Amino acid sequence: MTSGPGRFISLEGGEGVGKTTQLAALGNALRNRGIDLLTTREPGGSPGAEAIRQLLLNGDDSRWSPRAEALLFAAARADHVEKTIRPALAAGRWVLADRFLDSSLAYQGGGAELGTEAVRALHAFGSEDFLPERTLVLMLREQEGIGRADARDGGASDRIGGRGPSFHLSVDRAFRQLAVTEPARVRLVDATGEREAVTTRLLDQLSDLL
Ligand code: T5A
Repeated sequence: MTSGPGRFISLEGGEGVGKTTQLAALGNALRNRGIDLLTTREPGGSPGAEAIRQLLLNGDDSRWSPRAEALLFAAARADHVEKTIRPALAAGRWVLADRFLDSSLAYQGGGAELGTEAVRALHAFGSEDFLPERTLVLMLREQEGIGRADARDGGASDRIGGRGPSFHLSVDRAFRQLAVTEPARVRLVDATGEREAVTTRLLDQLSDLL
């Protein structure tokens, strides 16, 4: 295993773009390079945050107001950072997360129209502005991602994934804007084509860190 500073990488994107698939594939590719890697996910990634995940993803869309929902995501993230991510990095491990702050910026800030400043303020309090070193956003035409998720789930979706096309279009726009605002950290990656080709594109975007 390599020793040295741990690195924190997040994988992002809209519904069904292949984050979970690529978390496993990219994780294997990094481990094959001798990297001691922890994979994790949001909402979740620690026992407390996994409990909050159940509150966030189950029930009617109206269960939480947009502000309450954003607070729950920020609370789950604070616990995930404190209990899982920071200890792994401190031990010199790399951490690869399926979603992190940028999902809140895109879904709650963009889709639910709270704005990115409000979401960043919650993150400043909850997680002391802790950010990934690199964020890779998988991009597909919206219907393609939802089509992949529907084929997998038979049309069933969670509280947030089940929102309408205009919500998901705003999420997509917000992810694109993040890559413009923070080009050094946030990279858009084409998620079309074969799984192996997508993994290669993701690795290319990490080449300066390897
Ligand atoms: N959320 C989350 C917020 O609103 N704010 C936040 O701050 C956070 C952290 C989480 C929900 O919470 C929201 C976003 C979400 O709505 P989730 O259950 O964690 O929900 O699920 P998602 O992250 O949305 O992920 P999905 O399960 O929808 O999809 P993935 O993980 O992107 O895609 P994956 O890998 O499961 O692939 C989907 C299907 O496509 C196939 C796979 O085999 C699978 O069947 N596939 C491909 N098919 C063809 N070609 C390829 N290259 C393929 N790659 C994968």
